[in-house]
Amino acid sequence: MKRLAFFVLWLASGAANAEAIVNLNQVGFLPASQKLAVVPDSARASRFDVVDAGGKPVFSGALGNPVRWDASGETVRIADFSSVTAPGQYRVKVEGLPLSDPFRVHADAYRALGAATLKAYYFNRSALALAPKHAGAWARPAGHPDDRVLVHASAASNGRPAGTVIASSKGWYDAGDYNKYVPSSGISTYTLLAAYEHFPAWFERLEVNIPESGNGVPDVIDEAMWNLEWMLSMQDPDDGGVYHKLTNLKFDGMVLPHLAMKEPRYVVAKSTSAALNFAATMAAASRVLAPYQKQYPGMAARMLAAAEQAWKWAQAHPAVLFKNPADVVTGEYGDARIDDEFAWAAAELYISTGKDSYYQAMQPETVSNTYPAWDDVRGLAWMSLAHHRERLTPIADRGLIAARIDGLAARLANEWRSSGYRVPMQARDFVWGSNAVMLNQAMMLVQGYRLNGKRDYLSAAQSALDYVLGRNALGYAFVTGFGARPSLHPHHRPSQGDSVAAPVPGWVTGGPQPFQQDKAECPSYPSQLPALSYLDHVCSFASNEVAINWNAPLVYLTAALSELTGKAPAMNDSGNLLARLRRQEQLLQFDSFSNQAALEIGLKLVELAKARKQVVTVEIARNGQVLFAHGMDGAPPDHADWIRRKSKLVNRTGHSSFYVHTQVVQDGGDIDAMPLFDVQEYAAHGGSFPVIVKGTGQVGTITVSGLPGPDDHQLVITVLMDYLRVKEDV
Ligand SMILES: [Ca+2]
Ligand SMILES: [Ca+2]
Repeated sequence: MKRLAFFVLWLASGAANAEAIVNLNQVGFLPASQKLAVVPDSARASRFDVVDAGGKPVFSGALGNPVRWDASGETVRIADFSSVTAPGQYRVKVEGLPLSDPFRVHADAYRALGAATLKAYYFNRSALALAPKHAGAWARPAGHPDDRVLVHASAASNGRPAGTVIASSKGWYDAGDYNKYVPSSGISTYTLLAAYEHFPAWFERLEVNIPESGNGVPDVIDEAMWNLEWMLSMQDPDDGGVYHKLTNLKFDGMVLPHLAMKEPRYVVAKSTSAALNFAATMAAASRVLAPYQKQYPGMAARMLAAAEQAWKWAQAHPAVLFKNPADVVTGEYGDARIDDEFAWAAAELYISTGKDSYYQAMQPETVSNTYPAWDDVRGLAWMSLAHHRERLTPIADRGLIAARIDGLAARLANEWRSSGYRVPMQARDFVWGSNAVMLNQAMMLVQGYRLNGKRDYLSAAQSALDYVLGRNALGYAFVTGFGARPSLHPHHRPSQGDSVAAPVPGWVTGGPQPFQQDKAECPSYPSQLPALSYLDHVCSFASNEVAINWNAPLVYLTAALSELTGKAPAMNDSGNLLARLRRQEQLLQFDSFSNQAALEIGLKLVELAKARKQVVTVEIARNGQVLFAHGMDGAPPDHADWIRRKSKLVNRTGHSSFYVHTQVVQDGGDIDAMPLFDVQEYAAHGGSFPVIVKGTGQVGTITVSGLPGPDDHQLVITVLMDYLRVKEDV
């Protein structure tokens, strides 16, 4: 439930004492994933085989060179079997070692994982009885209704003196405990919402059997709403300030929540970091909730107003740092630096309101980029700005946004390339919640990949998922309920307090880190090395707790890899149409895009159509400004509406409209009834292509209408290949 942001020297001496096995992702891979295993060099092998379920070899390869990994004190070699793409169950076989755990290659390899990691939030809902039809063996009575919560002396105001009773219901329990904290709630909820904003198609198909399933709203949004409604109640309506947390005075015992309700609960002190976390999260949520007026009437507007109120409070109280009052010993989530929270809140408010003043308040040139953590959220600002290119006003520095995203991704990918375990993390990154460090790094690698399509970034993100699913020095699949060697005893009160042997599924545990803050209460750790210092024991809050903010990047990553991997050019397959369309977007990019370029391209399109005796309408726009528009003789007026809807789809998805069309068709969807795209506003038909400027990203659209979609698309491709002098056949 907390991350210690300090580094000390760790003991680099001493050999690894984990069992010598082939370490790999125990869940599986998508056919087009990079697929790696880690083999200890102590086995003295130089080759490996991949065998199918019947033991028959399907692939044989040479192991990579031995590389030492400081974090585990091992020397290891990489087995690369990316070319095993046929669906099936396999194992890796290395002379001198036991046969590896089994893994699957499957087109939908991460659906169950994605569903379980999202469902984990439902299992941590406060104020709700978990019914057997939703919760199965983990059904339980409701805990902590929080309909009568006291205002702690530290939070007292004129309107709400100490002891005032308020309602602050719903929300998720933060971690292994039963308290609720705004700083960790903010990043968790935002990350789920960002996953939805970036990969709506994945979540449209991810029903996870919660009470709101089937209500016409993707379950990820319903789940986020459970916490957002609680967060709204943490704002003081009198002044817009936000209470830092809602907790007991001290932690509960290791029992089910309904047995831990004797102690009074308090809202504790307002803080600047809570106000800014709240502002950022509500601003982002207002965007996501906007289409769901029927199910959540008025909610989007209410959230945006609440976000601006909290922002105003933070402006007036810019340095109220939270400290636990003397009588409160629950998690502190204190944060000495809140410039990153200011930047994040400003960025989200800018995106949601379009007000330049928020962009200026962010002072973007002073904000660097790093992977997110609950106390360092600047990366979330960059991630949102990079995604919402079409919402940016001219004031935004698109080059800076791209440079921040790519700079971090490039740094992490470099680390990944040289690492023995092929992970982006270094030994010093092993802090409290190290698994979430890995996953948040992966989330930022995904942002780099989404920006510029560098395949290494996606492979490095895949490696991070592989790591938490077993390709680590301990051989654990750190997600409860998944893999051959899962974490079995998380520090999680509901899992410990019930009578079910298996822990609540879908939670990633904190992971190894060398500081062992719990060693007074725990059996001795097997090692002090950063990547081996872990106990699968309920006592170990320092290495084996679960937390809402650790699960969120895993929900994100399962969606991202599932949605992006198949669409990237496959490692060994250049034939499929989606890969080809993706390749077009990579090749047909501009160094810069001037008004003159738009004119030349527009004229070429018209001339080519004329030469072919075709009648089309052409429109080229950059940042919402039309630079070229022409309807040829005989072009009907409805071409304009097609252009509007096709280009809007490109601006929303960043892909050509024919790419989206192909994707929907391949997924078995109906292009004229896509659940997320109102057909009045979006058209998934070919003919609109993104204008992508290298290093900046998508800045506009080139759209043709008048022919069948694939032909509209091909007309644009033909002209762009000629204009950009691209030789490769795409
Ligand atoms: Ca739903
Ligand atoms: Ca901070």
